[in-house]
Amino acid sequence: MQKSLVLLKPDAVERRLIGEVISRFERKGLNIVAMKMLRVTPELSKQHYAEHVAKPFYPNLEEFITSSPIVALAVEGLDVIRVVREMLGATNGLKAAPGTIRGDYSSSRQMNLVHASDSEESAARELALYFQPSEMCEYTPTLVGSFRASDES
Ligand code: FUP
Repeated sequence: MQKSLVLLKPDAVERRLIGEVISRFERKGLNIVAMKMLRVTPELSKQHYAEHVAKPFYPNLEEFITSSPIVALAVEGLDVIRVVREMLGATNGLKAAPGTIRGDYSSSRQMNLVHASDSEESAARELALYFQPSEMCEYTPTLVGSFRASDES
């Protein structure tokens, strides 16, 4: 089982798309094992987007990500890092395929509604930025047998 950090960014909150986006992960059968609403501070933004801090677009990105509350989720499942990235679609909403979250709801490169970890290393780093280990609510859904066969571990 893998975990991925998912953020519903300020545009998702402002546009009342929290439920719409979360319900896609639920319907897919993924486990939500932690969730909170918070305001990203400039400090947290710089940690989260460490690889982008020196890039020309970073000041605008920080202004955006700190502009309204966000919702952070830890999502668990088989191969969940790849699965969630594919559910999000390409970074730029104008290029994301129809049927993906960004493809269906975003027409922007910056305001692309959702973030998700892109590797096991970034998932471990990002989950630790938003959640304490004690905030992870591990559980086995009683309906797990309706989502996959017992040999698909
Ligand atoms: P992603 O992994 O799909 O979230 O995308 P990136 O890591 O490439 O970019 C991180 C965030 O920076 C994206 F959500 C969009 C934003 N961004 C800009 O605002 N302008 C750019 O030119 C490139 C990325």
